[in-house]
Amino acid sequence: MIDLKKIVPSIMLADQLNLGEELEKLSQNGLDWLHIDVMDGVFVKNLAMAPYIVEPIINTGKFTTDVHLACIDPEKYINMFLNIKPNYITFHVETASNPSKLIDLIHQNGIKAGVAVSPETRIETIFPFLDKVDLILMMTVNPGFAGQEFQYHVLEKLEVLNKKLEDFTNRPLIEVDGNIYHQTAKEIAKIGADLYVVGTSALFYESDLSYKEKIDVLNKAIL
Ligand code: S6P
Ligand code: MG
Repeated sequence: MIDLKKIVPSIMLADQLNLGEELEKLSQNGLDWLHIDVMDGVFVKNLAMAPYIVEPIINTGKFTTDVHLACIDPEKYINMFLNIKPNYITFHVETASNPSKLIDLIHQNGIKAGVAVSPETRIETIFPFLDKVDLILMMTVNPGFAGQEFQYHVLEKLEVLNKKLEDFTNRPLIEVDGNIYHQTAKEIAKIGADLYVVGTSALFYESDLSYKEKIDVLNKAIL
């Protein structure tokens, strides 16, 4: 039985000019996981976070780091990120011809492996790998951009996944990503998820509220 339930900031949306201070603030507010989006401009029409930017973030040693590869040719990107030793590397099932082989490659390097599922992808696609994967990333928006609308139909897939994992003794973590804020987080928490990626919808938006106030609202929602 896992009872983790964590708010996980998507670091590409923090103030990049003051990244060190941002990391410090997140850590001081009790956040100890980070979601790191890597985008190749091909699988998604955006670019984000090369290894040379991610490495010093990992090296702070303050966070469990979860790299989300929104990239075609996942093997190439996995190999680029293995060396800097994030805690988790997650690739999209839609991009993988042999997901099992990629999971093995990540594991052989002492890193935990995740599989991401885009909103339109059937959840059954990942069933063959559930017993060997450490994390399942359920996208609740199309990968690529912050600030999109939550795709409510993903909640049905989340229910199916939770049901499927009921009898697992060592089940993978479930992470949700995209337009997560107190309301969507609350609905998800009722069904079941462990990690709640937050970006512009809940944390990195302009406001007079402090990070502490924003995080308190989120933590209450996922209780
Ligand atoms: C989307 C990416 C996410 C975003 C997150 C932003 O392609 O995988 O990790 O950073 O969705 O959050 P929000 O609240 O702006 O949707
Ligand atoms: Mg992401």
